[in-house]
Amino acid sequence: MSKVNRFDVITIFPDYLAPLKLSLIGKAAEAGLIEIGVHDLRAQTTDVHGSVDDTPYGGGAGMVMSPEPWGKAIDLVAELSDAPVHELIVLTPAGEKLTQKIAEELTKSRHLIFACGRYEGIDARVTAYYQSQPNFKVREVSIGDYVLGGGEVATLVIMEAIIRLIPGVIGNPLSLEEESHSLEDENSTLVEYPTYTKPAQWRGLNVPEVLLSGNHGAIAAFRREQSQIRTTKLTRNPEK
Ligand code: JFE
Repeated sequence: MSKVNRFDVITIFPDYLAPLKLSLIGKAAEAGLIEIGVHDLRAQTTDVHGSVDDTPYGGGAGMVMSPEPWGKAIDLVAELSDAPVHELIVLTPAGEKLTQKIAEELTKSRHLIFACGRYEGIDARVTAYYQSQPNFKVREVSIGDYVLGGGEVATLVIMEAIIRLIPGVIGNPLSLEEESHSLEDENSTLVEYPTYTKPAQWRGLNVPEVLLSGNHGAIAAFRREQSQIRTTKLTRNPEK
């Protein structure tokens, strides 16, 4: 029951989102499974220089993105979807950390709007304002504990994680089925087992013989054991 059908991205670097035309995401858009818009924030500026930033109140280093162009851009792209609720994703290193569970939740939303900040981020009133609007949901999302230069790469990561979950986007629903069970809850589950393909011998390394045996019980047991070994190495909690 995946509902997502429209994604809009707002950025001062639309070209940074060019990879959306490629591969899995590009094909999903071409096939009409989803619609994607990328919008230049500067189109919503009023001064001759197209200013999108200003100095921070209270002082400090760097610049902060002004609220006015953001408000105009978000209101404008909201009108591109007739969804009753628009989900505004604001990328920030201070947000909730992206997980498979969050990606799955985001597939339930018909319209996702990604706000890609730059500099030291966006004036805090933008999230406050949309949080107060009944036709918006706001989520501040991080893709991990490191600081990027802006939200564009984080948006690519999140969109890829969502779009591959949409039925029809990968031709193989079974591979997603297995995955969703193994990733349901990050800390109590096993990581993926190692995978192999032909040839059976490569540079002196053999594919484990059990995988050639046709013994499905033994193969399942082998894979579970390999997953447990990998999980322990990552110091995640192996499944009890
Ligand atoms: C922006 C920046 C200094 C932000 C307090 C907009 N996971 C993740 N890492 N980095 C981001 C996301 C991210 C997202 C959006 C961003 C970084 N920056 C840079 C610099 C302090 C910041 O926030 C601007």
